[in-house]
Amino acid sequence: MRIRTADVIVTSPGRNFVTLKITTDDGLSGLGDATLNGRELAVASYLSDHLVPLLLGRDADRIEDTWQYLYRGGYWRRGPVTMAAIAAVDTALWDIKAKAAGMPLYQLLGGRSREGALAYGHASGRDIPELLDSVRSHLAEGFRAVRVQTGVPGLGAVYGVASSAAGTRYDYEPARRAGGGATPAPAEETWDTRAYLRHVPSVFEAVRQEFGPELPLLHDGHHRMTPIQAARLGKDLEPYDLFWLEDATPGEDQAALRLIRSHTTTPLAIGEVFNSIHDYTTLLTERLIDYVRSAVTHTGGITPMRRLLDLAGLYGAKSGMHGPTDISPVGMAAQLHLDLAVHNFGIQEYMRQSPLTLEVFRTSATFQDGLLHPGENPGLGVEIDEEAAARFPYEAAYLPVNRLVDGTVHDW
Ligand code: KDG
Ligand code: MG
Repeated sequence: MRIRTADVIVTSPGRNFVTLKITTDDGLSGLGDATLNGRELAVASYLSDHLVPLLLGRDADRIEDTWQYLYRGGYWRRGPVTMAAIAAVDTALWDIKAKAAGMPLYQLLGGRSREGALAYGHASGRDIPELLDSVRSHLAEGFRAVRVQTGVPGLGAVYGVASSAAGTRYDYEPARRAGGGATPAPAEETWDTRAYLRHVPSVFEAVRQEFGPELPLLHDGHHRMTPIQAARLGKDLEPYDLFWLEDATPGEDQAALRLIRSHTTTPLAIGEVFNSIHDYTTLLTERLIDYVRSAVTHTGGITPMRRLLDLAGLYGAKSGMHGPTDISPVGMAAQLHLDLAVHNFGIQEYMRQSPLTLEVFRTSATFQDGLLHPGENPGLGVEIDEEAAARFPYEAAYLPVNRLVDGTVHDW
């Protein structure tokens, strides 16, 4: 079975997505997600200019060999652009292999270990009452775990917090679009970590008071703290029994996790901006984290993500794959098949895609009673409507930039 065509599809049904569609001479086709929020066209070019010419005529059955050929053969290893491009090839080839076998992909990954993947949703509010409403509406939708984010008194818009009322679709996370073909400058937001650290424990106190001790609660620090600040927050949140504290500090400073870990028993999650198993070796072998946040889309595909989760399992760490709306329904489907199959599943992040996005990507995935399931269609269970995709041309869009009160550019 040879690869006949490989098409890079860039579409923007409400937000930008990059998808690779590989078709074989047997007429089977597979999809892979290559979306890198705010840097989409760099990956599209990497695919069309550098990988597609190498794929044409190759044996579509040879997934591992193709992965190694693209990763090692390119000389320049790792990095989000490279790994998103390779991820799309890997995922599309798994989709084809599972379609050829007539099975949902999770069967090829060893079959299911569970009935569905426990999902967490994003509750947020500009203040505590709005947050409590948002948690309530998530529970009403069936969520059995929620991430909790709020505005901070004295600060304006805060990344991770919806600026519209609870119950409506979250509007914070898609990168901001300029419209009219113009290139937008990123929005700039002001951040004050001391004000945040004073406020967050009172937020969790209010949520536990209202919803009791059982509900799994998560929180995303969005890389904004120094190690010592993160250690303090972890300690302050211990009474509220978090499922995890995510991205407390910038991920590239791995030694920071040693300091945080030595001060707090709050479970730690990190890795949504990582793109290689090598980013995790210190964190896992020294048991500095509890959850692995990488996405299939940004880590080189299903093949290396499986390897990473197996490594994590040796050190007692579990999966918590990245699942905001910049992971397309194709990338999400790949994760759901892994979620079902791997032994050390922890939780799956889940944000609903917009109706426009779901017009372009037709997915068999379901969300019911707090659990996600990829469906039973052969392959990934997602198809792309290329005519619909063509109606939504790319629009430049960027994530916001954070500045501290003194004007310095900060992490977010
Ligand atoms: O592209 C950036 C977003 O995916 C990211 O900010 C979302 O932090 C995020 C999360 O945990 O989903
Ligand atoms: Mg995050």
